[in-house]
Amino acid sequence: MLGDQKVVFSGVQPSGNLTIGNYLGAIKNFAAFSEEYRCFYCVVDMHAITVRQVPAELRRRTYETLALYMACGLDPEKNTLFVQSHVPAHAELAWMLNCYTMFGELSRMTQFKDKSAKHADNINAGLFTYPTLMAADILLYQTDLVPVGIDQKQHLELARNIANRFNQAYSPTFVVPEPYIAQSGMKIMSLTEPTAKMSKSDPNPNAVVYILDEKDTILRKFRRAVTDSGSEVKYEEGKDGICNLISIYRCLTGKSIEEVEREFTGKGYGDFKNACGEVCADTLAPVREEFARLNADKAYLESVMKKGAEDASRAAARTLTKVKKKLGFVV
Ligand code: AQP
Repeated sequence: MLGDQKVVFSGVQPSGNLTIGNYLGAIKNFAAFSEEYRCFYCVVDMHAITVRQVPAELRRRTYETLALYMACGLDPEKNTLFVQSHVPAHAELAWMLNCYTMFGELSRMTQFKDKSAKHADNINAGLFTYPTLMAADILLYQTDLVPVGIDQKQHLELARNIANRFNQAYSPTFVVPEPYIAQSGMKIMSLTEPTAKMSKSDPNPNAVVYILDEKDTILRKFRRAVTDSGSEVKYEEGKDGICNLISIYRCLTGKSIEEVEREFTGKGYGDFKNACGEVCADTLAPVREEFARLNADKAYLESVMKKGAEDASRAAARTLTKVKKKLGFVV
């Protein structure tokens, strides 16, 4: 809550080209909050460097992610759109919260375990304390609601624990945030390995549909998607491939599982995969067009970043000063 307005915060890492997982699990849901909430949507570049990035690519993707936010319907007049590293309060609060986060808690984070396994040559301290930075992102803005995919639920629980711990040690300081996890789209799986999450950093491009993929590419990726034995379009436990495609289709059309099953009764996997590809390409076509227009205008993107950083800094400063005073810093 900031003043008398409830707050929404969320972020996306510019750590690769954004996927339909990022879109369906998170970004697609963002715009709906703009009327009712004070919304902060951040490009979390400081999170991205927990894994090695090519600097020029990180810079390019930071602009692109901001352009994609807007292409997905986020109006910079109604939402604060900004880049994390432009607001130093995130790093400052993260340090303070590190001192209120337990080693054991961070050790239990499944994303840390997964990413340590994937990047065994670079298990850095930032990867370990990533969830504390995420807690700082959220708590700085007195956030009420955080729209995320289900993979981030554990990190959000930790943010809540840190907030409660601090509030109890001192006095109410932070709003304790709630996750907003959409029923459909909360976890889109890889098209080639449907037991693994679809991730923008997956080295296999066929596993992932990128928001900016061309129609032909989208159709081809869906046609090649791994499906299970059988041919019936039915949502059944153990049939990970077809369940994932049904989830994607459902999310894109707004239909229920039963409606999808009924629509494809008597039709095979081939027809269903084509339909998934078509609806996905049609949904993303206007996003791609708008992205191309926005991304060509660097000066405009920089003006949005600048205004966003100013607005976010103002809101963040209030919380940061409060925290410093409670800790006993001379302010
Ligand atoms: N497959 C997914 N299904 C549903 N939601 C997803 N999200 C990510 N993948 C899926 C949601 O997208 C938001 C932004 O994610 P992120 O950039 O913070 O990082 P992530 O969760 O680690 O996403 P990736 O794509 O897997 O990135 P890399 O490969 O860099 O680690 C979050 O709300 C997330 O839940």
